[in-house]
Amino acid sequence: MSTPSAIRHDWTLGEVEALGRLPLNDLLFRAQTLHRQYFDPNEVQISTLVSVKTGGCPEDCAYCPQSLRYDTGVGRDEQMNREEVLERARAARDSGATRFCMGAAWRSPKPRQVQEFAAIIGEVRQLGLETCATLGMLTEAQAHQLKAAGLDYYNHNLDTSERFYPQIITTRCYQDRLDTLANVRAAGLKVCCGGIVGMGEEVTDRLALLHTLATLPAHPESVPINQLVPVEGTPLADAAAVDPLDFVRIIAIARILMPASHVRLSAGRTDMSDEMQALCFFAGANSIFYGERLLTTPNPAADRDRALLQRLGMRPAEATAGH
Ligand code: SAM
Ligand code: DTB
Ligand code: SF4
Repeated sequence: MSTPSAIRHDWTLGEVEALGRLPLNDLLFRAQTLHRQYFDPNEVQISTLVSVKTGGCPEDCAYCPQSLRYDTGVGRDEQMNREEVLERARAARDSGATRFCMGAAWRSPKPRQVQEFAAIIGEVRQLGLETCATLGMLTEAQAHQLKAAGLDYYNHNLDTSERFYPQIITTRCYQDRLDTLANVRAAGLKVCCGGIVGMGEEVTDRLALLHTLATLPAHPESVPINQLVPVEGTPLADAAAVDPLDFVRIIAIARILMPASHVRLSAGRTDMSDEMQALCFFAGANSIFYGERLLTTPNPAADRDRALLQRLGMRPAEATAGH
């Protein structure tokens, strides 16, 4: 095997835009070639999501069914108790997940909420699962507290480009997101950070998002690429569907820019054909959310995903927690 290509943090926006202009076959070939230098192309990392606190969020993210500003039918402030979280974690592990990602609909957690959450992390970790949390904005002290409790990853998405961001969220700014990412890094947590495609942004916004991610001081270890799940009641309920091949291109470019990161084919798989998902894996996606729910919206049923992986000759990656 040849020496893996160097990991770069100095991509220019011009270089990223040039990738965006490549013929699809050239782009896919380049992404797949690089993918094979860093990963087994037939392995997929499996994460399971659970919403530990659902709804009632004060933020105005235009895509989100959990904002209290939109009438989406999602309840307000539903909290999952410790036993239920652990039961979900056990079930996730038993069905092949290696990472358990716990989400809470907060702008940022209060000190007591971080404390309560920290108490659960160690127990999830003891089950042999990697732990991930997405709780909103964090201070560096809070990030350290979660790290000390055994948290492996923190998910905090930039969602889109800095230019388009104010059209999607007005209750915080891009710099707030970048600050949280820096706090999470400073605490020694692994970073999960990506975005959403299909919110009415231009292709250049998608490329600018990937450029921002790829020029962070360290690449996020996980890069979730979500396709918007349009939810009735949110301002983006009627957003135009994304061209599937444009979505595949974003996966391929993420793979090329951040070759050693896991690129997750995240929300939106329910609306994707097996063939489109196969193309996303070929483009370099190597992680999925598994289980019938994301946070509040549906995800493909476990048996559909098992059949898909079997059809593609792909297998779940082994657990690495504790190693
Ligand atoms: N409240 C925390 C925050 O926003 O940082 C954590 C939970 S929030 C639901 C996590 C991420 O889910 C968002 O940043 C967004 O990228 C994604 N998300 C939310 N609603 C979505 C939707 N309808 N379609 C696709 N992705 C969505
Ligand atoms: C991510 O990038 N996508 C996940 C996870 N990180 C937290 C969330 C998707 C949420 C989709 C809408 C919902 O189910 O509420
Ligand atoms: Fe709240 Fe997170 Fe939803 Fe935004 S994405 S409304 S911060 S739960």
